[in-house]
Amino acid sequence: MADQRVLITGSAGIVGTLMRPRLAKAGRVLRLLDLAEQTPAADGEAVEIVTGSVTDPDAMAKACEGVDALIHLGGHSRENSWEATLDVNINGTQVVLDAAQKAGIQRVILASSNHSVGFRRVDETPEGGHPADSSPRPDTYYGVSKAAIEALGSLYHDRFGMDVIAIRIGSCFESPLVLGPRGLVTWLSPDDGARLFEACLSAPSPGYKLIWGVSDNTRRLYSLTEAESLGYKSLDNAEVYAEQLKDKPLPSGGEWLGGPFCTAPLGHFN
Ligand code: 15L
Repeated sequence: MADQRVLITGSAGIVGTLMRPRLAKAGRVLRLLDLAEQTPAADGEAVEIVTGSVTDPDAMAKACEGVDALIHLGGHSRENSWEATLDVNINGTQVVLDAAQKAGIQRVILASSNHSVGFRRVDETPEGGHPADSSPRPDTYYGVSKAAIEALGSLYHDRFGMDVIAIRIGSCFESPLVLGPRGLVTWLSPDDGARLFEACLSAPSPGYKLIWGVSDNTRRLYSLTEAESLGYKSLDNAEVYAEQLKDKPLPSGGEWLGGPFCTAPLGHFN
């Protein structure tokens, strides 16, 4: 049987770098696309390095050739100017989805973010956590772009029958220590991140799904029900870092899911 080829855009970013070794497996080739320089393939590592932009239709068409599934992480991962956010995150995602559809890629996984619903209130958290499939309440231009990415995914599913899963990622970092106390709520451990992407890659006919990407943290405010329905099982909990974070200051914006993004100036890189 031919190898499964998975294209990852934005593979040189934080999440992409964490996923590269974790999503490697026998029978799979990872095609890694980024504008930034990437570590060349190690001996025996089944990766194809591609340099290109998600906003370049020709580069994306070529990158999508022979691909079975696509994980779209590319784009600005924080607040930026409206123009840059519009171009790279919103226009870029349309270019990616269009190239995927034309290449016949049936399964696409989109990196959305907690910031698409950053202005939902912490004190209005329902039992079990905020549901994944809730309408946008973005906290930044970045959050608006993530809501648009979700909408584009929904459109490409309904128009073309592609399976599209948009993940509202909490905070995917090596450990929550870099995030401060908010990380005890929002952390998606890298190993859980890989478990989640594997579930998204293998769930039979998911259609369009909006899910949360978070570990089973004691303090989590997001529902895991939707991700678990695809086969995800979190094995990590940020609480093991609580002692190390107990004296760290709480960030601003603690009354909202988006935390400090809710109080940062709009349109300024932070
Ligand atoms: C995000 O969406 C960002 O991409 C990431 O860098 C973190 O800031 C994360 O949200 C967060 O809320 O911690």
